[in-house]
Amino acid sequence: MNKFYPQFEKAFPKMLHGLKGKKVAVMGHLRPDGDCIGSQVAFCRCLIGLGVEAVCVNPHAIPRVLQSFVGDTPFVPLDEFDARGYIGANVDCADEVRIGKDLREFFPEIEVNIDHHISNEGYARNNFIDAGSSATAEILAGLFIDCGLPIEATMAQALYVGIVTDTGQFRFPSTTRQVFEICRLLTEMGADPAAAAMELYEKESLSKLQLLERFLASLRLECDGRACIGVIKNGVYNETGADREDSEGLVDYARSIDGVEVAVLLEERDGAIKGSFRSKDPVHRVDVLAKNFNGGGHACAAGFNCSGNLEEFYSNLVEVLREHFEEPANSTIK
Ligand SMILES: [Mn+2]
Repeated sequence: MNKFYPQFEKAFPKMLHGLKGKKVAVMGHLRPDGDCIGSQVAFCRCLIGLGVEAVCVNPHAIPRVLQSFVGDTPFVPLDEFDARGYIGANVDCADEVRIGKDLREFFPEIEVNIDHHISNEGYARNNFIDAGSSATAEILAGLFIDCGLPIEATMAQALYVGIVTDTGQFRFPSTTRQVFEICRLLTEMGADPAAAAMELYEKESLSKLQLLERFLASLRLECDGRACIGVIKNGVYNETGADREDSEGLVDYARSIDGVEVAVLLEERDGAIKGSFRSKDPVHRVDVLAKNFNGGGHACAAGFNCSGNLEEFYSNLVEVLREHFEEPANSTIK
């Protein structure tokens, strides 16, 4: 059988071998999503299966809808984590800053970096980066299969969750034949798509839908309808009772409008602004747009955090978008 990741055929098993006898902290990124948690669960369980002492540790809590996929995988809360003797491995983390300040101090040097972000520059001693993959979970699943490593049901389900969430339920341009091939194999190994969908998409809270209502009411079309921007102002979380993690996915509604090519969600957070960019087509490189505000990510999904006033920022953003659409290379042919 052809290998999914022939470029890592030698390096991946060599890296795993090098971890034997070590203690490994498997870390994700700030505000963990399905791919982050799924990849942490799978990589950590893989290491434990190889006799490596591994735990997962995150700066932020596991989102409610993802908790059931963790099973008995060891997740240590940051304030209970004693980093002494551990080496650090990152999954789904585009740069060292995205693991958060505390973990970054514990691990100034990262041993392993497995990721699919186009902006990942390979900051670790061992890097497994493939920007053509839909999810870090796709890379991990492919590498495990390539190397003949066992994938038990909890791992298979966690990897499936990483892929289904990062592909937008198999809708994004990153959804390739390989994605389906890997998911087919994962279902053979115990992944259950219906059970995953039930946990991920059929357990919304009323307050999350009320947050969505407020977000939809804020939507505005800009740049002749090619961009759509929605905002969540300070206080809306309190008023609706929604959690910060409930803003995940809201920006997709802005992007779904006919004619909209780039969508933005702006959240006002105690004097700072958190932004999420989405595009329908990788011709609009939103990771490049996000760089204007010290952010990054993927061609079709990127984010940033910056300080400033929302009103001023909004007009800045519209200006950046307008310049982007004016570049001929970024105008889709109608
Ligand atoms: Mn990812």
